[in-house]
Amino acid sequence: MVDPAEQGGGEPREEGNGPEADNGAGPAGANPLENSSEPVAARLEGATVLSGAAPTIQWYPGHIAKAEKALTDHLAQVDLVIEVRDARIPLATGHPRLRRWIGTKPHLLVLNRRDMVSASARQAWDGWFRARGQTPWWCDAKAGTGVKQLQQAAIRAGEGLNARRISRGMKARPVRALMLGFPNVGKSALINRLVRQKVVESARKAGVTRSLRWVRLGQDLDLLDAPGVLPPRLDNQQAALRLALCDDIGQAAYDTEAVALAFVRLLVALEPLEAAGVAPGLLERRYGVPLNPLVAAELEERRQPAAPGAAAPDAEAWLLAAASRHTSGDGLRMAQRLLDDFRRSLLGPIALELPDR
Ligand SMILES: Nc1nc2c(ncn2[C@@H]2O[C@H](COP(=O)(O)OP(=O)(O)OP(=O)(O)O)[C@@H](O)[C@H]2O)c(=O)[nH]1
Ligand SMILES: [Mg+2]
Repeated sequence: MVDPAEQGGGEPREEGNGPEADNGAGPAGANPLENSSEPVAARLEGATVLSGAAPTIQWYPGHIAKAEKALTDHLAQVDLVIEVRDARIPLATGHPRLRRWIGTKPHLLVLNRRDMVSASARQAWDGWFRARGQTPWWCDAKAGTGVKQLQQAAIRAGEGLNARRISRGMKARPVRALMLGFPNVGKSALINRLVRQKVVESARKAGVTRSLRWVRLGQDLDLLDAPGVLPPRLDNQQAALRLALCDDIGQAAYDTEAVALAFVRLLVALEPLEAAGVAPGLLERRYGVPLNPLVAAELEERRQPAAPGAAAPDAEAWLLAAASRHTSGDGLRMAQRLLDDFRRSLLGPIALELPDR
């Protein structure tokens, strides 16, 4: 792993890449989580459990298993690993095998989709990662924000390599960087932005890139686009739910209605956390259908844990009512619409994970 000082972590941050660079950032030094009186993890834990009846979310299709094998075969040729995570779920998109793959190679951490979370969420996560010795590179691969800084950081991280080659009488060569991360986090979009043209396929679903592909960026950098990788087993179902919400796992792996219901509950649990970016009464305002609390007897019957400190919402009743208003009573279509609206940022920037203070 690269020492943060080597990445420029100890120097003033480059313009446009810091979490505070955006308009609308809170006052410097303000705690973005100050509206919350409970630990974030505890608040979200109860709220995000899929109901007892929902099937477990698992996804490890053949192409990912193959990709992982190809990836490990290519690792020896790579000088640098650029790990890409989704800024909405920086923990759920952390791969348990990453350390093993990286070994002693330099490593840059990209938090992509920076436009999809609030400035306060970026500030909270930025502090969290820096406190752990990692400098996050905040990017929006769609608009290109932060991409230039990432390119410079990658070239800097490879300078040592060329210095060693030259001292041994060899010629300098481009730094070889591997884009590594979960499906749909924006690896290919980042490559297209870096080279300023559409050289690799990038689309709004998991599993678009199917094979490894080298792309040259000027004289200095060779980028290896790779298919998204996932752990073979999703042991943490809270994280699996967030992956499903962010379209990082294939739709066949989960029950769309169950995931949409869990999303409704998660929004209610996130709403009091200012940094999460969930506007008060968001669902009622957008869909014209009020979200009422579950009465205690129903809670018991549905074996659904309540969000601590908040009345559990009657997500089922809301989905039914929203379906009758918007999708001719079709609950599945309404569930799909809600998830699509979130994925297209139509509900505003929403951070599904926040660090504990
Ligand atoms: N709003 C926003 N959209 C992004 C960003 N980065 C990528 N996208 C979009 O997200 C979708 C997925 O991007 P890809 O580049 O295909 O993701 P990937 O990581 O290569 O996915 P796989 O090849 O499936 O592993 C595309 O529609 C991109 O335009 C971003 O920073 N912000
Ligand atoms: Mg891709």
